[in-house]
Amino acid sequence: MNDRDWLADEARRSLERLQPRLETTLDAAGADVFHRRLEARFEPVFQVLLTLYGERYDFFWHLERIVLAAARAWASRSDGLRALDARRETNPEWYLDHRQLGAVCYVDRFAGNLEGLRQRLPYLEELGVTYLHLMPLFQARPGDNDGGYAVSDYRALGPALGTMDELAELADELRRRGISLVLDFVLNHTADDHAWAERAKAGEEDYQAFYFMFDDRSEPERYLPMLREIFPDRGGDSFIWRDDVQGPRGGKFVWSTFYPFQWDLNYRNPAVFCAILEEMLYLANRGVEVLRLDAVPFLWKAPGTTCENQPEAHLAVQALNALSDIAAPALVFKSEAIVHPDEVARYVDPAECHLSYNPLFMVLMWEALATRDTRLMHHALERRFKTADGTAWINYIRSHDDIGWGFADQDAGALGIDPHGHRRFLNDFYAGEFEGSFARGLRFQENPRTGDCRIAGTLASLAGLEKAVTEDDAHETEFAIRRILLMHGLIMTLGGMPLIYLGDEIAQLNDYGFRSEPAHARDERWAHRPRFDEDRLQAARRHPGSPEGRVLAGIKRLGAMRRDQPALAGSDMRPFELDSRYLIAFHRTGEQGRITVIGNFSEHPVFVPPAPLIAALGERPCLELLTQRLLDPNLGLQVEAYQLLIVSAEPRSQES
Ligand code: OTU
Repeated sequence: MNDRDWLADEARRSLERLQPRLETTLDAAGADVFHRRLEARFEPVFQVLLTLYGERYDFFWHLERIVLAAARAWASRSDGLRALDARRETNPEWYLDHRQLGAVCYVDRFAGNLEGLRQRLPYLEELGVTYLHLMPLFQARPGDNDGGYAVSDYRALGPALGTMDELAELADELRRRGISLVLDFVLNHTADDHAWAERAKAGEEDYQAFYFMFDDRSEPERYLPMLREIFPDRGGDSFIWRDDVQGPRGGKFVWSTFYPFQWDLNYRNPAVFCAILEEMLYLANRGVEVLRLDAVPFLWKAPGTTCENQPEAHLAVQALNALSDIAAPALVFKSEAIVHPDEVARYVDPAECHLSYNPLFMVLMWEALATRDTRLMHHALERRFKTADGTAWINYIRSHDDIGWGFADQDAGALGIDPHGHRRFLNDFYAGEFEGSFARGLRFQENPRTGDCRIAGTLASLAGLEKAVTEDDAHETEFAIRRILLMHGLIMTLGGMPLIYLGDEIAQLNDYGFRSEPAHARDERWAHRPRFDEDRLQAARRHPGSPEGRVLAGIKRLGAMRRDQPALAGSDMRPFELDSRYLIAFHRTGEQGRITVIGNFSEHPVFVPPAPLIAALGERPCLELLTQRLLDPNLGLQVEAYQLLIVSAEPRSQES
């Protein structure tokens, strides 16, 4: 018998040993289902965990704990969620439906607390939201907590927001209204006051082994040369000295990739994997349907590597995925990997994350607006858009984070663009320093050593509305509104799910007040996390001709158009060229017809002559869905400044 067979046998035996405990853990109704799923999924779980932890003498002990954790979670899963599991099993690709529309917010900034959020549900329904991402609302450390991304307790909410029970009730209510609850799962690190960190500080070795802790700098020095500085402004490197962690030298160095109060978890320790699995399944059982895996590239560290995107980071996600398939099958992961596009794509896999941010398209929309040149976007759409069956991009225009110019250097090179110079230009442009720029953004985390820099700012401010309005420039105001709607139109039609940052639909501008809030003052990202402006929403409703009114109406119109067009389901997308650098164009083909999208990224009207138009659309008249105008390809077509045309080739529309 070879090693592998022996291990597989050993795995079977360990499952058999577990039987009596599984029987007492599982309820009568759920036992069969659990055993069936365990039978189907055990093999991948075992293989992956074996690769990660097989060299440990206590591997089988950990394996048993992990399987038991899954069983316990399944046993406490409610009937309602088990029914959801069953529904999802018959329709696993629900997120590819054209009626899906995502929105994201901080509960406190958008609505004060969970009760306030509940009161805003009619508004979310008015927008057509079906996927609601609430950014970290967990108990976080006092003072600066990186916008909640320093979690002190995954099982408790920030007291001002509400309780975990209220969150579970909200999840139910959302589901009744056809909205899926999405939360962050900040699994790369905890806050330095999480119970695990407190026990590590107190000197408990088992908990010091949850993190990366060192008595001196000899080991850190082995890692340091290859590590990227994520937040260079914080000063110092990723290894911070903490007097309050008990150690022989009166303290220890602790690994923290992001802010010093965010301590990286050590996934080389299977006890960490198991503990995180338990927290994850706990959240799934509160009714969370999608977990956004925060900072997923950083999960695995190895000397001599960048400690990003390591194969083992993928394996850890695969193991979590397979275990959630056993214990909470309705749960879906969304990857948050804001790294090189080649690496982003590797997380998008049915065995890892079904959903992923599409940072490349986000960045290239901004790039094309600044340059009035869609070639880099077209190049990327041709080569980098397609993902595995059953997976989808989450297309967005901006998030709560900064914009970093994460296109591939080789793509830029292929078009004769110097990537470094281009990034410098884009930073200057969006910081509003480039001559003629329409943008009002802020530089974020400028790194004098590498010259890197990222950009903060709300969608409306970056798209030109802030400048236009302060300068009382009607012409520029018009362009800014069109840019905002152009980008929303693209995320609604591209393929995958669109995600709106709440507040952008009423064109909220930068909030410079963060400078006077001590916990926010040094983090420019707060400029684009403004409190939701209720007055502005009312103004948008009362004055449909105002910028906020037009943006709100325009986004609602785009959402309604999307809901109406089954051809926009799925993510089959084919870009084509129209012989103008200003234009981006693609076809969407679904089982039910075809939609063609043409967008102008410049303030110059472009005339598309008949020949290329007929090549793209055919000869028969077709319907432009936003204006409801018939379009005759034989006459050619004028695409106005920043206009987006969404053209249906479906015969039914042509008759109307
Ligand atoms: C994420 O972002 C969150 O979205 C941020 O809000 C947090 O500050 C951070 O993690 C720490 O929890 O570097 O500038 O490749 O780029 O995880 C934002 C992923 C970030 C990282 C990303 C990170």
